Amino acid sequence: MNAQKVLSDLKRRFPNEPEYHQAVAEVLGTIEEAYNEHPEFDRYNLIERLCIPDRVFSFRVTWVDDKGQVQTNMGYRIQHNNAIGPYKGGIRFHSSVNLSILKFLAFEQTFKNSLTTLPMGGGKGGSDFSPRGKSDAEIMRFCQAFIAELWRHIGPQTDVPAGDIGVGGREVGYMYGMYKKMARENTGTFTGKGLEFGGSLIRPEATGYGNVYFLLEMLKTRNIDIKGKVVAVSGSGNVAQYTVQKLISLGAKVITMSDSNGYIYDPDGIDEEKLAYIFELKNLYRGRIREYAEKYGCKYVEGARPWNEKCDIAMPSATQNEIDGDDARALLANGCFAVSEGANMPSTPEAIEEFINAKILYAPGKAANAGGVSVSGLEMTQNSIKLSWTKEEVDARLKQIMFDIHTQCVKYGTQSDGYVNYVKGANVAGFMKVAKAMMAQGVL
Ligand code: NDP
Ligand code: 2IT
Repeated sequence: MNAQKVLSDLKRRFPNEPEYHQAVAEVLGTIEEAYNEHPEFDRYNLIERLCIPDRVFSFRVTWVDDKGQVQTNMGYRIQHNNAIGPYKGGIRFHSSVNLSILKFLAFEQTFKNSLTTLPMGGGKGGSDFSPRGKSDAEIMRFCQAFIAELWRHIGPQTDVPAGDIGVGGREVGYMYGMYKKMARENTGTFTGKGLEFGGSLIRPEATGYGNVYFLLEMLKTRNIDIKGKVVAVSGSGNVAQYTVQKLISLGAKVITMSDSNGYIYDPDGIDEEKLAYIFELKNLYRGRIREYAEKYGCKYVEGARPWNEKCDIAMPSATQNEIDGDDARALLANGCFAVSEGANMPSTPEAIEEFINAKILYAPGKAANAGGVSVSGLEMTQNSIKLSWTKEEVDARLKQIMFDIHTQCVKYGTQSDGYVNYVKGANVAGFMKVAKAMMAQGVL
């Protein structure tokens, strides 16, 4: 394989998809060597079959708003690769959603799911519908209209969606309800469901907790204690909230959180009581993070990201490309020694280069945020055996999975000087499993 040529061919065939090109470029740049050790891969053109999704569904979603106006949005589902299990991955509702973003997410998901040690392929879906400012009834009607189109293409053994940006327990509940009505089956074709109807304990917590468990494994390699460390977190949604909760319980000091309007800086640290306010603000009233600063009298910076604040550890948990080269240089200049990604692809290629050149602990999202989809996999297992595990059992399994992912990254990413390149480790480990499964199943 010649990574540059594969990439330029993809860019020619699929123009105007920069996020998709970015995600593919990052993986190709790190797996080229491992790939070329297996000449049989090239004979079967494995790389194109792995980079181009198996199929893409796109459809119009039509719904009626509270004023009686008929609205249209676009809906998508990318079934990227099912070599190791059913397509699996979240659904994103956000005004920025387009094919490029969902293709990058489905591509990433394939490697992430491979790393989890569970049998799941990769997929992603979503819509350019923005839940912001919509009533509960509008959200429900939109979810039902979305599933009226999508339900034929998903199922417990074929494709199992879950949440992502703009899709949490409420939206999964509405989508799953409509799915059941259309498909007339009750076997759990969604994860992140409510606890009363097949959801798993610890699924809401899983991405944030898992990211902190991964961070602890990284810190252990340098004998660093998390206690007392200053952490900058971005986002204030599902992933950010549970990241902060776990960090507080371990004695770390979280000084920032953000939303798409700006960030708050709390020099005293966000404690349990303040975090309870954020849960209420974001999950119940669906307000803005600025209100935290008003309530607790701390700094709020409109239209900016938190990476200029001095911290030991950064945990980006909002969205893609939220740390650019300048942000990375600011973090490093302020002494940041670990970055563990809760979001998918939050660091630009330039930022990643800065982190790796500086040899800090840097965990890419596909390793560090894999806890969410891992507990989704455990939810599928519980649905299959028609049992529910305790939170202790699920949490213990989550910890073990994050430990195993870390071990795989160390195995495939340790350089001759001892530095662990987690990007390379995660990509090569994730890739090899999918590649071997594809080879064994023939040219499809
Ligand atoms: P939520 O919708 O719960 O929260 C998203 C947060 O990020 C909100 O604070 C939101 O602010 C902010 N945000 C969203 N888009 C932007 C943007 N364009 N610029 C700045 N801020 C933005 O989503 P999640 O917490 O579930 O997801 C966060 C990240 O984690 C995403 O990258 C997602 O793909 C990833 N992830 C999620 C998993 C999960 O299980 N949920 C699993 C693994 C990864 P606002 O309220 O203003 O929109
Ligand atoms: O990016 C992700 O891993 C998710 N949004 C979770 C996917 C899932 O199927 O739980």
